[in-house]
Order: sequence, then structure tokens, then C-alpha cells
Amino acid sequence: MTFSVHRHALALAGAVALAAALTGPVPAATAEEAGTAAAPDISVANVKQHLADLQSIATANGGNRAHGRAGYRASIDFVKAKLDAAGFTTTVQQFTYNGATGYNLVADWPGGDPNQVLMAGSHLDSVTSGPGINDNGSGSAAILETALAVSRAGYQPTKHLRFGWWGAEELGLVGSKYYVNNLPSTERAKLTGYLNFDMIGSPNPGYFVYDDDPTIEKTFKDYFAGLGIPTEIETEGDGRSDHAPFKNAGIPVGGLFTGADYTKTSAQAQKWGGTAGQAFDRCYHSSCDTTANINDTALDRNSDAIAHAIWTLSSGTTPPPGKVFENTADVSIPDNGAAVTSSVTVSGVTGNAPSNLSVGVDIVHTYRGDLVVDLVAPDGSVYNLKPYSSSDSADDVRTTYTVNASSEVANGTWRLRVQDRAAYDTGYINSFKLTFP
Ligand code: DTR
Ligand code: ZN
Ligand code: ZN
Repeated sequence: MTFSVHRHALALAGAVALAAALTGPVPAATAEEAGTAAAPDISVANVKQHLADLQSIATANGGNRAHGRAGYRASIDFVKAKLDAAGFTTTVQQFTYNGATGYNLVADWPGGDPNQVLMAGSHLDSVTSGPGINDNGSGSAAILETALAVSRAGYQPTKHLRFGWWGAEELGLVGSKYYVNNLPSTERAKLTGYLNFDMIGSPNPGYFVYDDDPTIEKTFKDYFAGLGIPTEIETEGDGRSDHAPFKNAGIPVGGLFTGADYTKTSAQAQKWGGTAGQAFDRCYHSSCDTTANINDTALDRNSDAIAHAIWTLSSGTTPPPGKVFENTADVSIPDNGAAVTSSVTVSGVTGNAPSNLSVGVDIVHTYRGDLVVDLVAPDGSVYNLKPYSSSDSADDVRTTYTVNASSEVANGTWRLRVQDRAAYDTGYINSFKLTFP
């Protein structure tokens, strides 16, 4: 049985409480005073205009924006011009791959602690078969508009902000690997985080959050929870986009993804809308990946989530990932049999559990509809997380649920209870995690 508890003191709250004790009640720190200025709304109309411009570039250059083609260089020039006009310090980094010159564009926002650099990036190249508007004009346009919003706001966060647009991702993360490999180790050490955005406007969208760094993951999950939008952890992405070279260099990474050629399940369609049994992006790596291949709501929500994360993680008072209690021991689930449990013992949490208790569930199973999944509080109260569903034939349950557990005392033994109620398919509990703010 393995437990891991990560504790993080809230220094900021302590300071405000101390001030109250010394000088009487003090007004709650504004977001600005607390160093967590609220991010502006990112105009999805502006993001879509950038996508229209990238579409025009592809149309004028053989229908694509691929590495080594005129359309890619024109894409770099387009993004660079907007950033130069907005006051960024831009650098075009050249590399050679497959006999062609490739380009990375790096843009630094003047100011902030040069020893604490928060970076956001997206690959700007497309495949040769199409204009690559969702893959990955969407990520490129969203971080461009966020960078322009930083400029318009004259935002001066504690940390230094850097943005990157990568070349030749489609050929194997070539541009981002080149950037990381050529970044001196002293410079890599200054990167407090790298946020990656690759396909964030898929027409049949899911809302996936990378589950690499817990602080970055929580920043995104809390944002979507605040909108009442459930998220899933991005499990296929390891190594499949530009965050991989940064992660391999030991830099905390995170990001967002709305899905590619995988098929949306009925359970996912129930939580997110869209069409079950259809790919998240039917035009993935195809000529139809045009401006018509975008879900505006997903693009809008993810663009705003990007701005929220950049404002939050650059403020210098990064919210701690909370108190995490996790059990990673595998528990076999008897086929069509008795319920089994995985438990964590919570301690050191004052008072009751929160109304937005984060319940991380990771179950490996070959027909998840067979399973009934419950959270059982220390006093025996049962919160159903997932009902039995004879029609949900997909594999695995890998979701973070948000439970209103505010009537429960936090400390004590909490259990994840799982029962397989149909024959033939089998599985096991892989992990169970509770996160308290
Ligand atoms: N490799 C990306 C698309 C992609 C596929 N799975 C994931 C997971 C996470 C991020 C991106 C992706 C591409 O084709 O550009
Ligand atoms: Zn791609
Ligand atoms: Zn991509």
C-alpha cells in the first residue's frame, strides 16, 4: 500500500492573517495586490482572424504551411510582425532538417525576473496535405493573441514571459528539440514551466489537460472546474508534442488538448456534447483542416484558459497544488463480483472537505460500463461518481471528478469503491487521489 502526501503552506494567506492580527481587519488583498492579477478575456474573434490569415497564407502557398515550404516561412513572418509591433523582443532560430531550412520564433516580453521564465509554445507548421488550421494554427493563434493581450495590458508579472512557435513538429518535434538542445543548461534552469498548446479547437472537442506537473495541471483543472466543465487527463500525449523535449530536460510542463484522430466515447459525449463514435478531429492531418474545422466554443474556452494560466503562473505567487493524498497500489476488481476499495487516510486538513473536492480516478478496465464507482467518506456517506452503463464499452476510467463534500469532515479514511456488475471484462484500480485546496 503506498501513500504519498504533498504539503504546501499557503505563505500568502499567513501573511494576510498576520496583518489582520496586528492592525485589525484588513481588506482582502485584491488579485493585483496578491500578485495574481486576473487575466483578460481573450477575444475568440481575434484568434479566428489569425486563423483566417494563416488560412490565406496556406492558400497562397500551395495549400500548406509545412516545414521547408514557402507557407511555413510566411507563417513565421506573419506572427513575428505582429509581435514586433506589440513590443516583444523576437528571435528567429534557424535549423536544417531533411535538407530544408526550418525556423523557430521565440518572443520575449521585456521585464520580469530573468531567472524565473514562464514559457508558452505551439508548433506553427502543418503537414504537407493541408493548411493545418486546427493542427496547429489553433494553438499558435491562441498564444499569439494571448501575447498581444499581455502587450495591450502592459502586464508586468513577477516572472519573465516567453512565447515560442516551433518548426517541423510534424516531422518529430524537430524545432522544439533543437531549441531545448541548444539552450544552455543555465538558461534551461531558469524555465519555471513550459505550457504546450497543440490542437485546442477540434470540431468534436474534448477537454484534456496534460497530467505532467501537478501545479500546472491544477491551474488548468481549477479553471475549467470554475466553468463547470469536466476535464480528463491527457494520456496519449506523452512524447507526442513539443512539451516532450522540455519535460525530458526536467522542466515542469503542462498543456491543453481537444483531441485528434481518437474517437469520442458515449460517456465523453454525455459530459462534453458533440458526437460519440466520431473522431475529435475528422480532418486530422488532412486537407480539410481549414478554418471550417474549428469549434469556436472550444477555441474560446481554451484561449481564455491559456491566459488564465499565464497570468496565474507568472504572478510569482503560484498557488500550491494543495494537499494531495494518493494511493497508487493496484487493486484487482473481481469480474461480476464483490466491490473492492482503495483507501487514503487524510490528515492535517482543518474542518470539512471542500465543495469542490478533486477526486482523481484511474481504473484500467476493458469495458468500463460494467463498473459502478463510488467515493465513500470517512463517516460512510456514499457519493456516486460513475453509474453502471451497459452501453459504455470503452476502456478505462481516467477522470478527475469534482465532488461537493462540504458536509464531510475532511480528516479520516476515504475510500474509492468499485464494483464490476457484468461478466467477462476485467480490470484493476490503478490509483485513487484526493486533492484538497
Ligand atoms: N502529435 C500532434 C497531435 C497529437 C496527437 N496526440 C496528442 C496528444 C497531445 C498533444 C498533441 C497530440 C500533432 O499531430 O501535431
Ligand atoms: Zn499534427
Ligand atoms: Zn499538432
